[in-house]
Amino acid sequence: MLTDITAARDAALAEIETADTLESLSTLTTRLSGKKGDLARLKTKLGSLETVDEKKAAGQAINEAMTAVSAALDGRRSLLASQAMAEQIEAERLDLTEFVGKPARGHAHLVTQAWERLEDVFIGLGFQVAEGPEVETDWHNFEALNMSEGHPARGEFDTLFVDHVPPDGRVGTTLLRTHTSPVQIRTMLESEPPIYIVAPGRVFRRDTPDATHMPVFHQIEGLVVDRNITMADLAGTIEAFTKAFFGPGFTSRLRPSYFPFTEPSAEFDIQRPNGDWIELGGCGMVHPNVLRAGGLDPEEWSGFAFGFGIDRMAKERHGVEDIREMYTNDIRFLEQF
Ligand code: FA5
Repeated sequence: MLTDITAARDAALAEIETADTLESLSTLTTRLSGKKGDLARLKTKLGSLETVDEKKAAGQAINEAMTAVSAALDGRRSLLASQAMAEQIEAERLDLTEFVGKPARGHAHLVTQAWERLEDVFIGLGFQVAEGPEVETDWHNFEALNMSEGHPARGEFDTLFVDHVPPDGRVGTTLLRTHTSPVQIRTMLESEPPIYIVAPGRVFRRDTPDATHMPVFHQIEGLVVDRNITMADLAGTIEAFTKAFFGPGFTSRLRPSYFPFTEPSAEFDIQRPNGDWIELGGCGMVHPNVLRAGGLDPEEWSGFAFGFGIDRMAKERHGVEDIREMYTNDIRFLEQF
C-alpha cells in the first residue's frame, strides 16, 4: 500500500511538472484532487488493511502525499500565472523610445514667423507696436483717410460689410477693415506726437483667391509723425528696414504712385542681390487731411506712412509659387519653413 501511495504521489508530481498552461493545470487539478484521483482511490482502500498500525501509517502517508500534491499544484499555478503575466506585459509593451531624446516639435506658421520678425526689426529701429480692431467703422477705414463717400479709390478696396446697425443707424458703415491704415487714425487720436509705430494685422477684401491674392491676408502699417519729417526720412527708413530684414545685399527704391491718404505717394520695391525687383507696398507723406482727421495741425506736424502685405512678402522671400499654398495647412509644405 505504501509503495502504491509513493508511486501515485510521484506520478502526480511528475504530471504537475509537465503542465505548461494554466488551463491544463486546472484540468489536472480537478483530476488529481477529485474523488477519482489515484490518492483518493487509495484512501477508499484503507479499510481493507488488516492492522490499525497499517491503517494509520497508510492514512498518514496518503495525507502527506495529498499535501505534497496540493503544494505542487499551488506552486506550479503561481509559476505559470507569473509567466503568463510576463508574456502579456511583453506583448503589450509600448515602445516609448521615440519620445525620448528629441521629441518632434511644431513651430510658428510661416506668416507668423514673418510677422514676428517684422516687429523685431522695427522695434530695433525705434518703433513701437500698435493695434486696431478688425471690425472697423467706415470713417476710420475710409473717410478719415481722405476717401469720402463716392471717392473712386474706395472701389479698389472690395469691401466686406458687417451686418451691424451702429448707434447712428447708418447701416453699411461697419466693415471688415480692408487695410491696416485705420490704425494710423486711431494712433493719432489716442497719442501725442512724436509717433513712431508699426501696426501688423489681419485685413479683409472681397478678392477671389489666386496665386497672389487671398480674401483674408496680413499687412503691416508704419506711421511716423514728428516735426520736420521729410520724404528723405521715409526713403531712409525703408532702406534701413530692407537691409535689416532681408540682409545687406538688398536695396530699395521708391516709384511715384497714388494713394488718397498720402501726398506725395510712392510704391516701394526691394532688389534682390541677383538684381530682381520685388514690389512690396505703398507709402508716402501723410496727407494734411489725414493729419487733421487725427486731430493734428499739418502746419506743426508732418509724417510718413507705409503699408505692405506680410503674406505677399513671405511668399516672395521664400520663393513660394502660390500664396494659397500657405493656407492649405499641408504639414509637408509648412515643415519646410
Ligand atoms: C494699401 O492697402 C495701403 N493701405 C498701403 C499704404 C499704407 C499706402 C500707407 C500708403 C501709406 P494696397 O491696396 O496696394 O495698399 O495693398 C498693400 C499691399 O497689400 C499690396 O502691396 C500687397 O502686398 C498686399 N495685398 C493687397 N491685396 C492683397 C490680397 N488680396 N492678398 C494678399 N496680399 C494683398
